[in-house]
Amino acid sequence: MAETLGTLEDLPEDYRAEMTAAGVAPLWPMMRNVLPHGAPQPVTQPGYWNYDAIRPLLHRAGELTPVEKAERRVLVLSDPGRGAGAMQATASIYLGLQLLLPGETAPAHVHTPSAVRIVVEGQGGYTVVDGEKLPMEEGDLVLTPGGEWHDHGHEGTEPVIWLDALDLPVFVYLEGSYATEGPLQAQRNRPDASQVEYLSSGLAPSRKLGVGTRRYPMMRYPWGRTEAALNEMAAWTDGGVAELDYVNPETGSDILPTMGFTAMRIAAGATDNPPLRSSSAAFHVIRGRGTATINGESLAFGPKDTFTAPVFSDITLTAEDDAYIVRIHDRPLQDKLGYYEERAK
Ligand code: 1HN
Repeated sequence: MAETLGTLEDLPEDYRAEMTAAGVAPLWPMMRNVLPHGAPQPVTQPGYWNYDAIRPLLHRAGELTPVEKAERRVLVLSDPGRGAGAMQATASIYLGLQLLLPGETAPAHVHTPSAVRIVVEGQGGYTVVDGEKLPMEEGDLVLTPGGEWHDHGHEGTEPVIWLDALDLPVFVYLEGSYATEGPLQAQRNRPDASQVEYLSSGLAPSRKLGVGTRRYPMMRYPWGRTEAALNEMAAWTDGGVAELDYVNPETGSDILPTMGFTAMRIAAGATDNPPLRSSSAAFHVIRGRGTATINGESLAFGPKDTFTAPVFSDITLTAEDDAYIVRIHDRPLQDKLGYYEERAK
């Protein structure tokens, strides 16, 4: 194994000029940039977004920009390693905070990237996915998988804010990101599948011969049920950390091809000290306070805050009071590419 590789400057000027003219370049001076030894060298830096600081900026956006002029009224959470305006929070995950005011609608569209909303505050908001009206209550996870029509509306009296998580960076990288616009959808007169077909974990609609299930059978994961399940898990789990993955109720697989979602409960005084993971992650605090230490830097988190960790981060999370957090990650994508990895600390 070569200790140091040759540089561009090692090569004669005329040869370099001829290579450039021919549209080629030597690999060896660039090799370590794309294949560092031992572990990736992420561009992504840990990020932290204090909800109390962003909330007034979102409300101001509501005054300054009507939804008709925004289509989606969002403030994007940019990875500090890439700088303000970066359309990504980690290599593969886009995050934004979206505001919808009472009476507003955000027009219907369909696009190639998938989105998940985590409702941060407000009542009366809803998303319509393929005709199914999904109420948005605090902490709910609402899916709009790629290829499914979706529009948002608001029947309440106070602003509604939610966190959008999309696999947009992956689609942009693939030059595969595009949308189609359409009219607001007719809404089916029936509650969403989480309240009918999949009301109870372990029960699914009876299968008819020759009739397949929908690819995305359940679009809404109500927070109340998630919290109840976490509390019950916690009562029977040592160490103070309970985790539940959000899964497709028909297949048990991750809810989306690229992004995974894990609900966490860290008991007051307990610490989550996971192995180093090859996945990148964003943590959205539903409730509770604590301290996150990511690659040696500590931050205090509170309700509704969001923070991120690049791939292979050394993460510890300590809760002051019982903390409920949703972890958004790209392990499903990495699994499919065959390289998801964990390393002991
Ligand atoms: C999108 O479709 C929504 O539907 C939100 O609410 C944020 C960011 C980039 C691309 C599409 C939405 C988005 C988005």
